[in-house]
Amino acid sequence: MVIQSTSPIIVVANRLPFIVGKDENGKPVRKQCAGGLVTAVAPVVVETNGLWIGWPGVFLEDNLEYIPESSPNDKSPTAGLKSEQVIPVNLPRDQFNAYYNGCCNATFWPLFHSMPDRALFQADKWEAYLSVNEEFAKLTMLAVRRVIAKEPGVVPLVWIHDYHLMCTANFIRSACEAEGITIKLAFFLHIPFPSWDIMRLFPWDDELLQNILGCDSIGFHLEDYCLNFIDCCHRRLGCRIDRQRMLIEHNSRTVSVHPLPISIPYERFESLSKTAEAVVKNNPEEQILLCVDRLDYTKGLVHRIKAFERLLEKHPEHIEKVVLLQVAVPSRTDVKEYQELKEELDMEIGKLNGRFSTPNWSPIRYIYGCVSQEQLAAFYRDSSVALVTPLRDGMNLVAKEFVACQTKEPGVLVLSPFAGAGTAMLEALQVNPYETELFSEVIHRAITMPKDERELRMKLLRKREKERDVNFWLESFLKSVNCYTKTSDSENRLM
Ligand code: ADQ
Repeated sequence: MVIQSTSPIIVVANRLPFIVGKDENGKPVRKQCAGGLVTAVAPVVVETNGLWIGWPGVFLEDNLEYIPESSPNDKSPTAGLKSEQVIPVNLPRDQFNAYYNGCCNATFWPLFHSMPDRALFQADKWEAYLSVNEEFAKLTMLAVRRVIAKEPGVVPLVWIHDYHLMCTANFIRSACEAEGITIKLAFFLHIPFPSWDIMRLFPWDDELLQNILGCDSIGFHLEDYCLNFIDCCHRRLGCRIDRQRMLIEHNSRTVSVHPLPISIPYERFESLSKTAEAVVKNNPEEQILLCVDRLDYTKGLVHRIKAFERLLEKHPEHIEKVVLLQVAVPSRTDVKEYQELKEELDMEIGKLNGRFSTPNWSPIRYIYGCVSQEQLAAFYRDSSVALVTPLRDGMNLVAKEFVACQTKEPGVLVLSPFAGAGTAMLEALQVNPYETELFSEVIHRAITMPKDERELRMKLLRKREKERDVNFWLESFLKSVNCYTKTSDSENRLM
């Protein structure tokens, strides 16, 4: 199903929907990096003849000037995206590092996840952030002009994504005003928006807020994040606000704010789970407790290992009966903090395995690397319990993917209330990951839950996620900016 938009969409995101790499002959090729955003949005960009602006995964010094076309057997969501619909932001390595590692990941990531002690505030990195955001804005203007030249009179919808690009809107707005161009400007944040108490720690908070307000429409996953943002604009900038209608007045304009909880391509995961070959082939008596995360300190991996250790201490009946399968995807591996986290996790897992292993069983199986979506679907399907227990998370798609893949024996979702997903997925077993003792009891309850209770909980979880999938998210966004038109599928259904 392809959702239609009345305006051509120009997506501005830190990354392109694929990475440009080289094949064995040194020729540039597209390498896929499927995520929710790409799956949902790339087809609409293709349909509306829109464009995608982002970092191609290589540096200016790499001299990979052109974007390759997709290969003929490409079945990814970006297959129809022609190279002329892609504008790479080519940056020198040093500048990219100062912006990406220095500011995005060292400042905004921890701060917005309410972990200010981990956040670094460095004027030179903030400057780099602003200049890279300006570069993205310049290339966005190139895209806007290209779209208008093709279809005079059209009003392009520029959709900026995430905490990497919070300061592009005003550059784009000024350029459009100078050239007499009309566009719609929207922004979506994929991580939480913190409370005023946290936001005010950022030394350049007023500049940041004013830049986000350069958009006409601003989306967050949850109502709580929307209210935090509105509150910050009121208290820091003195903006007039309407909390109920989620409107902010700024520079004689009205900016609207929308809760838009992101989701997953539910049907894709469900059908993968029906066909994917089993990956874990072992004792059918053994129950798998599955954990799938990017290796990040916000995801609470070490807290979870501690709770599992407590479970084995208190409930030795689970020894040789359950296995915790940790699938951790490497992330930001060039950052010292992430290297230290990996060392800590390796150590904790080693300690626990050393303590509890028997000649034929180890309590934790640990995969450090990327696995394919097919494999992931098989893991989700064949696990009894999923432990999704971040310390803080904007939404968390793993919880939703697990639910979509429960097509055999119904399993149990254990979910942290500090993940955005926890707000709606109320039939999951909720647990505070900081409360080790209680956490271990909740795992015990999940392992021993009777089938009828599992079935009922999973049925309700699946129903909601099926209805509110990623297409629902995209439709809600397009409605919020008045660009929604019926899909070709729904037109067919009406006939
Ligand atoms: P992330 O922090 O990356 O996203 P999440 O929402 O859980 O977190 O998405 C992770 C994705 O990576 C999932 O689709 C999962 O399938 C995949 N993945 C995880 N481990 C993998 C592995 N080992 N191999 C292959 N794939 C793996 C940010 C925010 C979230 C928000 C999303 C979307 O931090 O809160 O939900 O954006 O807005």
